[in-house]
This record gives sequence, structure tokens and C-alpha cells, in this order.
Amino acid sequence: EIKKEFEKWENVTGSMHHKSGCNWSFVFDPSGRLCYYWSLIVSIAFLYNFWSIIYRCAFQEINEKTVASWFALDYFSDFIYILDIAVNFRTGYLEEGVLQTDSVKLRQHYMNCTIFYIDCLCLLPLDILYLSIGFKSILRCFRLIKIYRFWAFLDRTERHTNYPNIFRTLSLLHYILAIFHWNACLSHIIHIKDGFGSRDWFTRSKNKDCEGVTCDYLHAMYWSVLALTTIGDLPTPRTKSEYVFLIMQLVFGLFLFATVLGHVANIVTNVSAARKEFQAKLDAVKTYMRMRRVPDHIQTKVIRWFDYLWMTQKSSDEERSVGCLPDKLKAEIAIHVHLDTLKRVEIFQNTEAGFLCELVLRLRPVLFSPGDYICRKGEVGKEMYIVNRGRLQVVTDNGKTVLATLRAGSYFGEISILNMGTAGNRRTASVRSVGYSDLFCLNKQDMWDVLKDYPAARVRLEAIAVKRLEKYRKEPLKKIAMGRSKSTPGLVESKGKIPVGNMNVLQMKENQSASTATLLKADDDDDIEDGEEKINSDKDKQQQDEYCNTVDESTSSMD
Ligand code: PCG
Repeated sequence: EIKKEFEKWENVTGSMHHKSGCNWSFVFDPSGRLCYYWSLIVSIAFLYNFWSIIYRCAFQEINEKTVASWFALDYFSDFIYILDIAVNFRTGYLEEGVLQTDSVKLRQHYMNCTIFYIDCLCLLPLDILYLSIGFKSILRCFRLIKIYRFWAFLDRTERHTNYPNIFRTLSLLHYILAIFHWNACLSHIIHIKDGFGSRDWFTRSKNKDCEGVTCDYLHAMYWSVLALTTIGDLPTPRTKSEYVFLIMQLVFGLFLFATVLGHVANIVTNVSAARKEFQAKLDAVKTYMRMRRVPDHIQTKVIRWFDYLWMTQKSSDEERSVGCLPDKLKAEIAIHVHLDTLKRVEIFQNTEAGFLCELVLRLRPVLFSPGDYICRKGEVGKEMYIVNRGRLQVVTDNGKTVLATLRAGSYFGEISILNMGTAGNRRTASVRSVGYSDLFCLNKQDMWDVLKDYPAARVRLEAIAVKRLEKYRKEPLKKIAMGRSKSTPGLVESKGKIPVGNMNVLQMKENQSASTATLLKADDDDDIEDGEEKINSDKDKQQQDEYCNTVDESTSSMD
């Protein structure tokens, strides 16, 4: 327990390394959470400098009353910068993909990096000049170089956040306000320094209601917003330099405006991308159906299918979104996403983790509408299905006799793909969707590929198939076994052999072995009406082991 807690804590903080005796030393994991929170603090310190330096430069508002607080804030932010250097000395780095934690190596690595010199430059102590030129914030301008930490922080947040569009909007807003702020302060500096020989281009009319530094700042900001958003309504320039300055302002504003517009359009497009993609697909299908004069009732059915798809927040090609991930990661996601369903599927219970991984990667989600036939008796079976959501009925030829009702966690279609029916790879019954059904589809080739490596799962699958067949045909087991031995089973048989698992079932049946009897007896005890056959898992596990041994033996003998 303690170890677990410690590991959890380590995950949050980075890692702690125990050195000789009671010498504990921290090493920050650069991708850990502590490093992230620390970069947030450094970013706040940077933002303080970013907004305040230019403001204080322009408005010279520092007086005896405020000087103490500015001093305190300045040196607190400097303290954070110093601490940041200390943190960087203890931040691990990756060498050949391995996190380095040795303190000497970390120190050398940091000191050999340009970042170290940049960090030192940020803290250039020009403050000493306060003594000669006074408390001028321009002397702190080197603190702004720390912007690289702020950008890194934004980058990481954008990558990690679950709301990237909200984050992008806020970040864009911040950039716009910062540009307005800097432009306002710079224009104010030019204005007070009598930059263009006159002050009319910027001066506001005297107003008793709004006086003081704050009002001056607000006026500058207002002027800056008017100029940069190209709204105009600025005091008419008089001198040549005023004209040039204002023209430059307006041109810059135009570019800024276009960039902002582009960014906003991008964000809006991202937000509605899923909807647009969905709508485009629906429109294409509708156009096609109209052109081909598809009957109205089918058109309605198709549109309802789209309705259900949209309402259940499903995209018809979900897999595409995770397509770029390596298989292992894809399997992890898929297992997590489909876990609830898969846990209910009996062939997946008590199976090796590898089996689930292999299978889950090959599952393809499909959606059926009310009354749709997923398969019909006599068709060639090319895939099997697992029910994720919905209700389905297994029906006989006439479609009236319901053999079983399948619900979430059931599977069907395995008999024909395992070539277990007397008619080989033909469907032994029809399966109909009662309402909308959300299924996972697994194609024959994939199924065989997986079962080849997991014979125990195959034995289970076949045992249940035999039981289903018996229920359907009301024939004694032995007969089925005989029938099956004549049929053409699957891939292995296509190579002239009887599939190992099938042979196993046959052997079991022929020998009337205790294993089969137990397995099938367990099946017979099931709630047949529901069609959700359950196997006593403990007994089954025992049997499986027995079967596995037999299978292994037979496999090796066949090989
Ligand atoms: P398959 O491939 O023959 O296609 C129809 C499927 O219905 C069948 O495989 C079984 O997986 C499934 N099924 C579920 N319950 C029953 C049942 O009681 N009898 C039969 N024959 N099939 C069933």
C-alpha cells in the first residue's frame, strides 16, 4: 500500500531518488505534473513582467505610495526566476529514451545547454542602475526573454487539454489584448515624448469625470483598439510623421485583424467539424437516393439510421480517429472503450489478456435498424457479431419462430464461420434486429487468425455452438458430431485437415468424455429463452485446461 501511495505521489511530483544514507534528492520528470505546474508559476511571473514593464515605462505612475508593492512584486518574480534555474538543475532529461537522474549529469547537461545562458540573461541584474537613473522598469526588460517558458507552457496545455478550442480562444484573446496593451503603451510613450512634434493625434479632450493615470491608460487602450481594429474615428493627423505613424498603425491593424479572423474561423471550423462531416455524408446519401429514385420508405429508414447514429454520438468511422496509434495503444483504448460489453461476453471471460487484445483490435462497430436482418439462414457466413447494445432475435426460416433473443454481451454468427453447421459455412438461422442494434463485427479471417493462437477459447466457442445447433435441430449431439465430421471446416480444413478445435469437440463427443458432458450440461442448464448461454466458469476453466492439453497434443501430432 505504502509503495503504491509512494508511486502515486512520485507520478505527481516527478521522481525521488534515494541516495546514500538519508540523502534524498528530487529529480523532476520533465513530462511529470509537477514540472507542468512549475512552468505555470514561471509563466505567471513572466506575464507579470510582460504586462507591467511596458505599462510602468509608459505611465511612470511609480510614486512613493506604490513603490514598495512594485519592489515586492518585482523581486518575488525574480525569486521565481532564480528558483526556476534551481529546478532546471534537477530536471531529468532523456538520453537514448531513458530518463537521466544522476545529479552530476543533470548539472552538466543543463549548463551545456543554451537555455542555461538564456535563463542567466533573464536575470541580468541591471537593477543596480536604479541608483543612477532611478526606479525605471525598462531596466527589467531582460526578464521578457523568459517568454520561451510561457510558450512551452501554452504548447503543453494545448496538447493536454480536453477543451483545445476553448483554450485556443482564450489564448488568442490574451494575445490580442497584449498587442493592444503594448501598442497603447508605446503610443503613449511617443505621445508624452512629443514624438511627432505635436500631440493632437493622440490627445483626448479634457474630461473632469475621468482623470489620472488609469484614465490615461484607458484612453491609450481605446485609441489603440480603434487604430488596430481599423475602426478609425481617430483624431486627424497633422504632421507628416503623424500621418506615417497612423498609416502604419492601420496597416498593422489590418494584418492583425485578418490574422485574428483566420484564427477565429479556424476555431469555429474545428468546433463544428464533426457536425459538418456528418452532414456532408448524409447529404451525399440523400442525393444518391433521390437520383436513383429509392422508394420513400427506404429513404426514411436511412435517414432514421443517421438520426440514431447522431443521437448516440457515434461516428461511422470511429477507428479512423485512432488510426495513427500503434496497435498496442489502440488495443488499450479499444479495451477500455468496449470493456463493459466485452466483460459480458462469455468467451472473453477468464481468457488470456492477449486474446482480448488481439480480438478487440479487429472489432468493427456496425449499426442496424429495426427489422433489419443481420444474416439469413443459408447464406455464406463471413463474419460473426457481438451485441454491444440492442436486442436481436434468432429466427427460423419462416421468421416467425423465435429460437433465442440476444442482448448486450451475446454473440452470434460463429457457427457458420467455424464451419460447424451440417451445411458447412452456411448460416444455420436468421438473425433479426428488433430495434436499433449496435454490434461489433468480426470477420472470418480475423476470427480464425486469433483462434489459431487461442485454442481454449475456440473449444468454448465450439461447445456453445454445438449446444445452439442441438437446440435448433433437436438432434442428438452425436449426430451433429457425425454431420460435422463430414462438413468442410474452416481454413485449417481447407488445407485438408480438420480444425484442431473442431476435432477436439468431436473427440470429446465421441468418447463421451466427462469434459464435454460437463460443458454441455452446463449449457443445457441455461436460460434458453434468453439465448444467453452461460458456462460455469470454474468447471469450464478446468475443462479448458484439459482441452488445451489435448489440443496441444493433437496440434503437435498434426504438425
Ligand atoms: P450462424 O453463423 O449459423 O448464423 C446464425 C447464428 O445465430 C448462429 O450462427 C448462432 O451463432 C446464432 N444463434 C443463437 N442462438 C441460436 C440457436 O438457438 N440456434 C442456432 N442455430 N443459432 C443460434
